[in-house]
Parts: sequence; C-alpha cells; structure tokens
Amino acid sequence: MAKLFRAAIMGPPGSGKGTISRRIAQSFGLQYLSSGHYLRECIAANTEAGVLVKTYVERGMLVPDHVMTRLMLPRLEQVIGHSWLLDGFPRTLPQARELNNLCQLDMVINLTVPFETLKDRLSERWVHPASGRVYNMGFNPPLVEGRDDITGEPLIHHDDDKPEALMARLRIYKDVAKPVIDFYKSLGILHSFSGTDTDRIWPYINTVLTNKMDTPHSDARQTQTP
Ligand code: G5P
Ligand code: MG
Repeated sequence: MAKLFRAAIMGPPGSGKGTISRRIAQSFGLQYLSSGHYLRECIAANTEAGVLVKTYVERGMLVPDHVMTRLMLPRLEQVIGHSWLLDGFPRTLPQARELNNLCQLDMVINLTVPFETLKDRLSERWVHPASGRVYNMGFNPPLVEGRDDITGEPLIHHDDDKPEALMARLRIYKDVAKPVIDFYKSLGILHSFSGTDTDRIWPYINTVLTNKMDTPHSDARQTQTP
C-alpha cells in the first residue's frame, strides 16, 4: 500500500488556501478538509454548537480551541486510511499540539501574501455555500454572474468578508500564526511560499509536493517565489 500523506495549508484570510487546496486535492488525490466549510455547515444546521460558532465567525473572531478540536479531530478519524489536506486547521498553537498528538503531518504549506492584496481579493469573493466553491470577479469569475458554475444556484458573500470582520480576521491571524509557524519549523516540515498571484505560486507548490510524495524524508525550507 502507498504511504499515506498528511498535509495542512495555512495563511491569512484570502491568501488562497481554498483555491490552492482544491488544486492539490485534484492533482494529488488528497481528501480535502476545510475548517471554515465545516463551521459554516455547523452554523447552517442551527444546532446549539452552530449558534455559538456563529457568534465568533460573523465577527471574524477565532472559534475557541476546544470547540475546533471537537469539530475537526473526529473528521480526521473518519479518513484514517486516506491521504488528506487540512485547510484552516490548526490555526493556533494549542490546536497544532492537539493535532500532533493524534497524528504527525508530513508537510505544512504556509502562504504569505501582502495585506493590500488580501483586502482586494476578499471584497470581490463570492461563494457557493453548499459546496464551498469560491469565485472572484477578477480572478475566476463564474460563467453566469451570481450563479454557481455546476449547480446554477445563487452565490453569496460571507458575513466575515465584510470590511469590519475582515480587518479583525487579518489582525488576529498575525498574532496567532507565528507560534504555529515556529512549531512546524521546529518539526522541519514547514514550506513557505510568498507572492501576490496564486497562479505563480502554484507551480512551486506543485513541484515541492511532487518531490515530497516521492521522498519520505522531510526538510524545513523557505521557498520564495519571484
Ligand atoms: P476560513 O473559511 O478558513 P480564512 O479567513 O482562513 O477563512 P478564507 O477567507 O477562506 O480564509 P482562503 O481560503 O485563504 O481565504 O482564500 P480563497 O478563498 O482561496 O481566496 C480568496 C479569494 O481570492 C477568492 O475569491 C479567490 O477566488 C481569490 N483569489 C485566489 N487567488 C487569487 C489571485 O491570485 N488573484 C486574485 N485576484 N484573486 C485570487 O475561516 C473562516 C472563519 O472560521 C473560523 C474563524 O472565525 C475564521 O475567521 N475558523 C477558525 N477559528 C478557530 N480555529 C480554526 N482552526 C478556525 N478555522 C476557521
Ligand atoms: Mg478558505
């Protein structure tokens, strides 16, 4: 049986985690698990947990660690025999430690994108809530304005992409990401990719992943894209 591959992608809101994750999942056959998508599912179900979670997400605040690990770790147990990619989890050091107790990641992809670029992208983002497919009016517009390409259903703007929530998300990210980055650096599995264009970053990620999946040894590396 081929060796399983477990990876996570991190980066500030709008850095392209979802967009790049879908390319990785398609190109390398990894199962894709997005914390934001599961949280929105939970909110839509309007359960007690969903009502609580909503109060954080709509303000652009982080959902408490114990709620996140209770949501995400059982999902990972369900895909135990598969290779997977985590998007948006772990996001804090306690989450990273809890995950590490359950299983060790092979690679962490860290995206670095300038602040102004992030703001522009998110204000133009449209989402198909049922599938999590994302569009951007400039970068990847839907075939028909305001409609999902596959189902034709209406697209929406997330509440947390509105300006006040967005600024809060960007500020919080800066504070909590550094210890997580340092943690994965110390484990020797962090690969950072910088740039303003997903299409220019993607070939570098593709190459590193191709090499990683061929070689079981890991090494910490900073990959600066031009
Ligand atoms: P999410 O859903 O994980 P964020 O804030 O981490 O949300 P987000 O907003 O989903 O991140 P992304 O996935 O990094 O951004 O980016 P994306 O959606 O692929 O791309 C953004 C937009 O830019 C899209 O419209 C895309 O088409 C476009 N785009 C991509 N590349 C380019 C490009 O090269 N050029 C241009 N012009 N456009 C491009 O989490 C949401 C909330 O849930 C909670 C928090 O409250 C969080 O705020 N949460 C957690 N709380 C605690 N712990 C956790 N682990 C949590 N996970 C989620
Ligand atoms: Mg996302």
